[in-house]
Amino acid sequence: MRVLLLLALTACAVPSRPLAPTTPPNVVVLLADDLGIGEVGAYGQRELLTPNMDQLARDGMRFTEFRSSAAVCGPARCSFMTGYHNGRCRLDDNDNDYLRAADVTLAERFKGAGYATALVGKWGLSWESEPESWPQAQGFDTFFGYRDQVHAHNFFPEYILRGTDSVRLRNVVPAPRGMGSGMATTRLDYVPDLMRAEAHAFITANAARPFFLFYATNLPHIHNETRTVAPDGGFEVTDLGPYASKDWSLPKKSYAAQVHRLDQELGALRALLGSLQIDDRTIVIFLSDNGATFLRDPTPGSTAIIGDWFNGTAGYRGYKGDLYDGGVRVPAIVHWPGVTRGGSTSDVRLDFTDLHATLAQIAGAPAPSTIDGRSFVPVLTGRGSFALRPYQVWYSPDRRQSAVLEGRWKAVWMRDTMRVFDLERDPGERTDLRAREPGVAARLDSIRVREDLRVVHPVRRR
Ligand SMILES: [Ca+2]
Repeated sequence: MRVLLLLALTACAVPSRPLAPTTPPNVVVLLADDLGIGEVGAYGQRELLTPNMDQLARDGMRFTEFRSSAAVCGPARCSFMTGYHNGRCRLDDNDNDYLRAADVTLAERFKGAGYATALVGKWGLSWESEPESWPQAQGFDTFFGYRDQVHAHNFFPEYILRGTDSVRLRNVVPAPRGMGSGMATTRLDYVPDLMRAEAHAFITANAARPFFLFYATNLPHIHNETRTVAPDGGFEVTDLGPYASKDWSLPKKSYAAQVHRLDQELGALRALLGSLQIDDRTIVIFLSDNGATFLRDPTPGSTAIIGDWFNGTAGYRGYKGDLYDGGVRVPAIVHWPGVTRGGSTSDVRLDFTDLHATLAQIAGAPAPSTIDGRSFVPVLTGRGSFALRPYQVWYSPDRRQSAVLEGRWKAVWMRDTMRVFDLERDPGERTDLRAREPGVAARLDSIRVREDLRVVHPVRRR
């Protein structure tokens, strides 16, 4: 009730703006892969240059309490696509299940509302043996990129997917590893270049009708399979951009250049929307799927963690893979022309499960209330009231972790150890108050047990 009241008061203070036009807006979601919240200028970064992300924040609304629904790629995307938290999603860790025909994705809601739909980039919600889980069977008219996320590690693979077809590229990977991974010795086709062309072609072809583009780039993810042997440490770029002359190791410069390239993708998208004169009716959303990486600097002798190179976690505890805030807090910026107030910020607590309900409502195809997420359209418009979910939950069975966030309290289970933190006083999750707050611990534990519905959705293993 207190939250409702506060938001109602906030809404009153916002000057009235025109309602969204009757034609539903286009929606472009640019999802970064493993970009830390601290690596964005609009969130405090100073060394890495992210002018296009920062401009999007100046034009739109920046969220300071937005979390992924998982600390790794697959389950975060599962919540985005289906609106369920990881206690109810098909995947609650990478590759441990796949989407079924019966699952209703966000793309299917857009398609049902008459939108053209495209996925460009990384999917990560299917098994190669189960075509019902492939993007075309899950609501996307157009697909270009990687179905499998190990394939997506490789920026110079020998093949890429268009629709259900495999397209041969000119790259040569002499000793390919599983799922199209391995280190290319001939590098001619850089997938971010191909993705940009596909994304721009889709937008151009559909400029006259509503469209939904899920641009799930693999930037700036590391190429896990080559990181210890490649000179660039697995951060595969075609040029080092503004960092070429920096006094940094090649892997560090390469990572910075990957972030730069990611930022350029956002800039190129917005420039295209402007040149087509559809920027005023296109919502642009920029997000990352999880926190900065936990991997170590590949430079011999170094013990540095890559996620710390540029303060990627912004001081929050943990990294990608951890259900501490360093693993799940992400940058999130929404520009809805004529609706979101330029340069505004919101500290409303949201996560990836809420994106599904929000975008479905904007498309005119509201999601059922049985999903976990809630539409935060009232937060974006400043109109109407928005009721926060009473709590948020996370499950990562493969990593033996869970977390519950309720009000000021967050409980994190790491293997068999439960810790309780007061985020108001201790946003860095340093001081465990479990022994001092047994009532809070018991309540959060009961939420964890109650919300874990994997018994209903049995987890399959590869
Ligand atoms: Ca990721």
